Amino acid sequence: MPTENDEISKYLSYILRHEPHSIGLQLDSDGWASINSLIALSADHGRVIDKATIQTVVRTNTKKRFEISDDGRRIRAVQGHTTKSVQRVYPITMPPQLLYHGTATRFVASIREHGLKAGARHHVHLSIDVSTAISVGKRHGNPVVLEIQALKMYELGFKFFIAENSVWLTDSVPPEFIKTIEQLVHQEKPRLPR
Ligand code: HQG
Repeated sequence: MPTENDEISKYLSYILRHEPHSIGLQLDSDGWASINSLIALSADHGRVIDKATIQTVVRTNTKKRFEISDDGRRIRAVQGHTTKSVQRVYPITMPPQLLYHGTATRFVASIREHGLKAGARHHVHLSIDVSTAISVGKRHGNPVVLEIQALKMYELGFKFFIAENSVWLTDSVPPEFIKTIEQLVHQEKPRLPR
């Protein structure tokens, strides 16, 4: 059952990733917002949250979605933005040979044709392990895991980034670097569970 802190985490995701303007909050291009402004503007819009609760949510969030600045005054979501006011610049990082993307079976035909697109978010999100990809895919329906030839892409000039919470990001993935679970289970040594 979702806890009160889960609910606050959802609210913070909504404001800090997607709709800061819904409460009139300013984010800078790195995604930072003043915590005092967040608290005041939230209260103006009927949601009372105190600083200690925000700190607890940031500290205990299992996906480490948020970060508080060293001086304790600002907060941001580390990845997952759709708002145009944020344009985070992540350092380019060499990825491991393979990364994984979890999606729903109904998207696979389109992904095979067009590759992975960032859609509303600023990046395609990838994980280092299959189990994370499965849980990401489940959010959309019947999950399927895609295996991405990340290092090969990087060697060909595609850029990869890693957010502070270890989520891997890239701009897009063309179809030729993607294998689906069906292709994998037909190989001699499948890497993924059936
Ligand atoms: C799909 C969560 C059709 C893509 C997770 C995905 C993640 C296509 C959906 C983070 C496509 C977008 C991001 C194409 C991509 N045709 N469908 N060409 N290209 N798609 O939610 O990766 O809990 O924007 O496969 O853990 O599911 O929010 O992206 O299914 O890290 O912190 O379009 O969100 O983190 O969905 O999830 P999303 P995502 P949080």
